[in-house]
Amino acid sequence: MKSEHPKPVLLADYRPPEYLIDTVDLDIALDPIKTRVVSKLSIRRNPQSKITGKTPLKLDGELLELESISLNGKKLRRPAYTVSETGLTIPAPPKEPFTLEVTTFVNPEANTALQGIYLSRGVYCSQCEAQGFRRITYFLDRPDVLARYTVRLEADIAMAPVLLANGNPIARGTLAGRKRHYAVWHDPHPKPSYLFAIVGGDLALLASMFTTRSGRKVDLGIYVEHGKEARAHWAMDSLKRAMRWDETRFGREYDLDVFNIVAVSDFNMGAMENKGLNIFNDRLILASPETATDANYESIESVVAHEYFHNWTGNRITCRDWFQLCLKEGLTVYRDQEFSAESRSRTVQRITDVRQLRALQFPEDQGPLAHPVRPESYIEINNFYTPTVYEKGAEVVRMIETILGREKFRAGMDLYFDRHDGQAVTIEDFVACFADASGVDFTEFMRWYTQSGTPELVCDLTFDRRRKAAELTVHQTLKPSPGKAKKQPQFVPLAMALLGENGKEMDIAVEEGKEIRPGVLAVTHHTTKFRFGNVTSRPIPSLLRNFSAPVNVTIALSDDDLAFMMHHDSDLFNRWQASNKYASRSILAHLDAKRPKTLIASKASKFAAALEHALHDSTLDDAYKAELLKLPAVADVAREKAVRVDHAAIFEAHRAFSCAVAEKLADTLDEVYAHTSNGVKFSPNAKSAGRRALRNAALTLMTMRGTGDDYARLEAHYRQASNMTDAAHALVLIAGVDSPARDDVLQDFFERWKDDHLVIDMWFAAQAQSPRTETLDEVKALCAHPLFKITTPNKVRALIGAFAMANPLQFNRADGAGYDFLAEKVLEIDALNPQVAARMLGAFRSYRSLEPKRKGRAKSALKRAAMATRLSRDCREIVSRMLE
Ligand code: 0A1
Ligand code: ZN
Repeated sequence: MKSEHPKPVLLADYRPPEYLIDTVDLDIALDPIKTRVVSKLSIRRNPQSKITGKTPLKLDGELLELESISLNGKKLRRPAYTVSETGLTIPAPPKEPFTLEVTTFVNPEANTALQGIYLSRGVYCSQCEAQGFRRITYFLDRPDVLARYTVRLEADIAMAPVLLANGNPIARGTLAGRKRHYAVWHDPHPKPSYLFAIVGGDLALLASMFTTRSGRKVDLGIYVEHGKEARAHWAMDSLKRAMRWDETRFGREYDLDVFNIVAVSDFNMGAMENKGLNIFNDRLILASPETATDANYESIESVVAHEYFHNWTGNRITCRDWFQLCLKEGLTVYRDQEFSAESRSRTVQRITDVRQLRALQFPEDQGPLAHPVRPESYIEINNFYTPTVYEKGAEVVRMIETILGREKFRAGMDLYFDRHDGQAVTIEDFVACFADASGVDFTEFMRWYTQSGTPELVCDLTFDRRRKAAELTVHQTLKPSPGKAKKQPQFVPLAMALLGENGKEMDIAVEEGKEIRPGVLAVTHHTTKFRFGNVTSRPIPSLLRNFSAPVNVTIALSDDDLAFMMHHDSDLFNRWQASNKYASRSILAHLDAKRPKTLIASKASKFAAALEHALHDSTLDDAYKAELLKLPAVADVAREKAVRVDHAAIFEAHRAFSCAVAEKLADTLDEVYAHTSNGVKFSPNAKSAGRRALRNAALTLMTMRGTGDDYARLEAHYRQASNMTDAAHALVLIAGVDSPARDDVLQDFFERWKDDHLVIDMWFAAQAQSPRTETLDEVKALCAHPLFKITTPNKVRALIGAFAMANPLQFNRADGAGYDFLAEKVLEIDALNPQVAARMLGAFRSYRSLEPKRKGRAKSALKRAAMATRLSRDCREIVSRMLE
């Protein structure tokens, strides 16, 4: 690790590779501290690259111990090659195709960065995206070099009876002495090095079968720790449903005879789509009613689907370079969101996705880490696996669908798969398919990929009763962000309706302004005007229906208007949006009010009345009602406030409002809580989960009152819980209050689950999220707990991550101690795992919107981190962008 200032990589500097690699033969002899990798590469000049004469071959390589190199069977000696910390160069390779054979060693046990080959609880595994393959062997480690791989793996039978790699298995056997064995795998599909993977370990298998629509029989396997096989059934079920869904919705079939998933405990991210061999963080595979929450079940379903969908969007068609990351990620998130929407409730899925986008992506887009969906420069590519590339990237794809409609969108996707199968392509190639399939011009739309920032749409609606006409003016602003002062207006598909006095959508005529499709307006300029005829009464505007674009919309609406929308809006997303807006606006009003108590009482009682109406509406399902009952979180209100944020004041206002709403709704909440009580056998399906979500949302709100009865109910909820959803929900609530049962319950949970490394993460997180003043001291003490391990990313995320990202009150303590703690821990983690450390720094992303004192303290903590002598490239990049 060095603390130099490396030069950024620029999109504008992209050049095709000078050499291509057609085949890769790897022989990997696994050993905990000295794994030997023999790589045989067939290399030729790239006809598309304009190279002439002697062009050096530069292979990437990091942290490799080189033993020998030979070219066309002849051993090379220096100066026929040179080696540096970043790679191997052959200054004058032959002009004709040649074979290069290189032997290197790596040390899996010492690999705490978890990139390349490492050991996770005794299991050898690998992670190559984005640039981990260069930590296995010397290579052209870039996504536009596609090769066919054959891999021979060798290991101790006792330590690694299971040996897996990409593609199909072709041979296996035992070596003389019977202590070691080998397996050979061949992947017929050319792939970039980032999709390479191997696994070796003593793992249990849950096996199943899938027959594709054209009749290919696929062996499905999920490998997990022994004894955990039963917890892999939900993941297997999700996988099969995802495979079928991709056939019916996008016409995509699986293309190998085997599809394996391996669950490992040490993993930097969620999961990885390696061809035919997905590797998962075990928290995204293992689930049982006793050990996993409904939220865990949901993420397992969506991530298993996400990684599977990458087989077409990412693997068969991959990225030309890492700037195009959203080509595979935005598109695949869009696909997994659609899959979840069709497996569950579409509206609830949309609400969940939008909550997530606003909570994670909007702050990123408005702060120092803002970057376009397709960035133009990076120092460390691992820092760009962001909510902007993933979630905003998915919104951009969704807008294409909104603009074209389902059918033409599908025609564009079909063309994309036809035209680019087997290639490494760009966003331009992707968008051209939609333009070509539909005849629609996407030139202006491309700005969504190149301009960062969340557009603000300030709207104004006037009504002319005499002429039965209304006029909507939309002013669009896009604030400057790092590296881009002036921006052009975005092309925004604005789905809308005008609601009449009876609450129904009016049948309006668009007389001025462009309609993309009925009910979807084209907002194209800094100021765009629309005129509607046939407006028979004062209209209530329902704008940005179903959240048709990743923007913020402001329009003057009274509390009564919002209550009206909560009753009537036929767009259920906007009905929820109205309720959410009403609540956050009331909490914000409390902050500036002269007589906050009176104000809150009146706001809360009107809001509670509107909520009550919805809770009694039999046409709405439980999951949706739960979304209504979940008031905006403190962090959501802080985001709305946007400037001079004081989390302590917001927390108090939030508490006062929630408590007042809970008091007004007392009877209804009692009724909901009783009505949704358990008794039915556990099922992870959407309906049962919705019922639990509603009950738990009611419990949360009731607990806000903090009476003895409320705490007694809470404790009983924990003690009587028959599944982890209820138990974990109660645990988080109890950990957050000074209830007499708190210590007992935490102890009980610990005793029950101390041997389950995934469940114990919930115990760490519950304490780290507590808004009590003691939390920071407790978190510091927990860092020394025997079950906490700083080298395990899940533990770091459960304790330090939950404190920094999910505890706005205590992380943002007025004395700055939360910031100091995080900065100190980040430095400690950075020395072991830079990727995880850099992600933790994301907790500072909105520090500039804090009130001056907190802002100053956060900035000092960042500055101290910046001065550290040994800072990874990952953290150095984040800290300097934050301090720019
Ligand atoms: N492509 C994966 C995400 C991923 C990226 C980098 C990793 O390195 C540790 C791991 C996974 C996905 O989108 O799921
Ligand atoms: Zn992905």
